[in-house]
Amino acid sequence: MPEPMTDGLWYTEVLDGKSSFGLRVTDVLHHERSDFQTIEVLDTPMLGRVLALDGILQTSERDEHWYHEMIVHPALCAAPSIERVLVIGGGDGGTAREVLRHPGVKRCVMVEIDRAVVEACRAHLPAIGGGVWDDPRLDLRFEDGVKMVAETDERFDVVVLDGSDPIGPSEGLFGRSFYEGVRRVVGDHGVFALQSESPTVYEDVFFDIQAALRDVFGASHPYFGSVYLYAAGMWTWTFASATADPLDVKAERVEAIAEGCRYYDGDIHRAAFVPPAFIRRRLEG
Ligand code: SPD
Repeated sequence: MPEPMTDGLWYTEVLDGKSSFGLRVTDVLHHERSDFQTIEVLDTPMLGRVLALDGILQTSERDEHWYHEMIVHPALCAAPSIERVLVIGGGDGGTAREVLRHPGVKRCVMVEIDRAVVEACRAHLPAIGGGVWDDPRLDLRFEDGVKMVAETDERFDVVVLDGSDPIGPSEGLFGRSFYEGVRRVVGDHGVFALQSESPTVYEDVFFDIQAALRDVFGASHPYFGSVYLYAAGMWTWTFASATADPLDVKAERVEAIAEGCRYYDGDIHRAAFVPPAFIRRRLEG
């Protein structure tokens, strides 16, 4: 067991004003103030290169699969149809990459508000997007996802919201009016998948998301896992749909993506939807 080392440069994310998470940093590869936020790419011995936006850690080379596979595959393996997918946010490209691993996806529209995030990730975190930027099925647009969802006439089988925490440019992506727009574009049979925060560090945010989704869709199905970078022990995503069943797993879709997955498989899919008792009780109550 090596001695704990506290000298050198450390990056500290303050989680909630009561706790923080730190990573030793060996290089600052990118630091920029874009029109929307501060964008940083750092090299770390623990997790490889990491992206931070406005001081909040977003993704890392080493554990991004845990998050990106889980935000995408439960929805894409259980939705009734997956031909047309909309990704909102996800400027590092990891979410669109996982979406486009499904052969049944004919078109993936990705709406990212901040072009500078995509440029920084393409330059410094190219493995996360991989070949996604050149995939002819990707339609990448730089615009406000809240406005796009409110105004579009397009319809989608699945909408995936890969936003940051509910501060700064992501704030409008949390809440009833945005969810009503998503409900309109996915219709009765489509599926909405989103990251829904830590149920311990951001407990109120997690339960507010569930309440708003239940109002708008009539049901919400949170699912659970962990992401090292988010440092709170437990992370959540949520599957919302007016009619689709998250446990109606299509085996052929799981099979089609299985080999490239490091975290997700059919067993993880089913297990992830089992809520810890303290969450089940509060959701039922
Ligand atoms: N607390 C940070 C949550 C970040 C969720 N989105 C990450 C984007 C990865 N594509």
